Amino acid sequence: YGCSAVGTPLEWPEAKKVAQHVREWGIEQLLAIWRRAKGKERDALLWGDEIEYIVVALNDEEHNVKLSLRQADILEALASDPELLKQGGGVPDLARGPVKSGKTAPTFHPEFGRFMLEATPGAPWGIGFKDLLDVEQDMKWRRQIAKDHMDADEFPITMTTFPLLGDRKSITPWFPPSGPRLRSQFVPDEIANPHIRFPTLAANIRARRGRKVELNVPVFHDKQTTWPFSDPTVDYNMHNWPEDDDVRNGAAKENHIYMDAMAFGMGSCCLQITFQAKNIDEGRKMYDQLSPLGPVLLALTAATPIYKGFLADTDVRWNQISRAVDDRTPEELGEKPLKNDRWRIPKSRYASNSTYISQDPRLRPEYLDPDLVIDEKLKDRLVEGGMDDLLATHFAHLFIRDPIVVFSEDLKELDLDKADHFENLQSTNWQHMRFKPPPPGSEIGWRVEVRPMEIQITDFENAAFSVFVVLITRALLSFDLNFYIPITRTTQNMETAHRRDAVLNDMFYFRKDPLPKRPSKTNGASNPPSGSSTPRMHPIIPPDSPVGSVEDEYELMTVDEIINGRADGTFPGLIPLVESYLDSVNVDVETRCELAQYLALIRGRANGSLWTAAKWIRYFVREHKGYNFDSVVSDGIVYDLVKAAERLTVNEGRDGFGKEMLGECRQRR
Ligand code: GSH
Repeated sequence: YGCSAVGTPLEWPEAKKVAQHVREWGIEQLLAIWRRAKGKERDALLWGDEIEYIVVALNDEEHNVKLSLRQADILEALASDPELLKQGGGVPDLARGPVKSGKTAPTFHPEFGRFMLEATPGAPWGIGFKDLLDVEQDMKWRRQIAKDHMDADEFPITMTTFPLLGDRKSITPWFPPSGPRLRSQFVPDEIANPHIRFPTLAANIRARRGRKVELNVPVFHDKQTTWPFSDPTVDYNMHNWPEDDDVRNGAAKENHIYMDAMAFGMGSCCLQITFQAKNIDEGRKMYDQLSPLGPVLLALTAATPIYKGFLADTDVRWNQISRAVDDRTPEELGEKPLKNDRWRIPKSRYASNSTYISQDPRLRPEYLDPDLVIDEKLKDRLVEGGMDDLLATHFAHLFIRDPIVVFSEDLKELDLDKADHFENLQSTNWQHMRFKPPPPGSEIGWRVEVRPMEIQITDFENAAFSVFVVLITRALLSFDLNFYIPITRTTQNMETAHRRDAVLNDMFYFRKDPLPKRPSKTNGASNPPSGSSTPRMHPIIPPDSPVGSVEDEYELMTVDEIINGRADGTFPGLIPLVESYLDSVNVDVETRCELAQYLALIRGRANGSLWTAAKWIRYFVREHKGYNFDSVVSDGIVYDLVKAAERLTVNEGRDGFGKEMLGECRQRR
């Protein structure tokens, strides 16, 4: 979205004035899409993964590492490589239809940070098992191509965050902090992709809030940490911008690492998977059923234990991105009584989902968020235009936000063959699941994007998590699994996933019985095929039995129980469900073996025999001879850590390095 749009973006007060206009046109565009595409059928079950990289520049002589701000040059080099273009790769050409999966060179995309790259396969992956095995090679190919278009000292690294982001000196080329857009005391405006969308996003989010964004991450309290901890990098004496008062007004909290700009969140990297469903109903089902898995996936992929050169007491990026784009005003936050704003809003634009949308008879009203804020007028318009209540509610919830980046040129006439106004709101609602309507004028179907996972250091791990999410999706469609829990529990689970080693020590709300009931009149669900080895099947509840209390349907479980099941048979576990799905379809032995390696990684992460990257990085820092047990992660440690990440990426544990995280017997492919 947006990167092709050119024009004059409105500064905040002007953009605010046209917000309702943009929303109304966005809703009309959505209705036009809905009318055209609601009956779209038999789309192929395609999927795609997205890998985000940070680009670092390593100086082996000086033993230091910096963020490289050469995104534009690298993308330019990729876009103009004739070899790559011949193979269909380079930068995306939307006119090009799907080409045969895995054979087309990957495409590269800009992201928020001027030090970031995103890469996707050149064509979507298909339904076949063969494609599941091609993903990892394709990811390696992407990394190689990215590297080939960088300087010799530059590397594409898949760490969620650059551990020294914000220490003022670790960027190259160097720019002084505190520019007009971000007004950060730690990072320069040049940290953001210069495409007008990004600095405008950052500036207007800040302006709408009325102060800078505020990220306070609890610092890890180590043996020698000065306590109470006050972030020593905060400058209380700056007077460049009115926003410099933020820290004098208490923005930086005691015992926390303080950050003050969008780049500290949107400069993080993740692993995303997008599915194309065969029709809208299947898309709506996937959206709902994958939603409760989000926090579990976040905890399993935890990889973010360092911010701004300090060890954090949390393991994941999520809340930091959430705060980095939190444009809510004091009234919306509930800090002041409502006067100018329309409502209090409980979550940031980047947050876990608050809606379910499937027309599934198993979706009980009690699962929905009782406090959901929606724009009633826009909902009425959607319903009047023919959309059902549930989906209209979903979009009327996303549309409580203001558009942040508005181009004056786009307000002249409403084009119902475009989706620009709709996408303006849709694409700045960064939730952990995204339901994506077909873009006008394309063959693309209804899609669902899975967004919670943290990027992993190696392509092996990224492939493993991608394949796992694909397989669990196949299992849930094939067996008609039911993961519904009240959506507010998913919100709580998302918080839980932040805790250090949540994957081992914490409990998550999860549905006790994911297996469908016997087919009934209202529910066309089918049980797993007979002869499949679904372990520990529950007694089948008669279809007309009275429904029990929602509270009895779910309980707290460990990630190990959720993923691997319970020994006493009271919960099957997601991996056993995937295994029984694989049993039920014809997979050749070789494929099954390859998939087993991926599932072994997930199994190990869940049962604690394999470490998350967060744990591994923490351990690396605390074992480093340069670490003084004072929470400070110095330049020298970060240099060695980035070198270690590069070594892991190349060897994937085959040299024994990182086997705590990757496992012992990773086979060579
Ligand atoms: N890197 C993010 C994460 O770790 O969750 C996800 C990527 C993302 O949401 N990027 C923002 C965006 O809007 C950057 S401002 N990207 C383009 C889009 O989603 O349309």
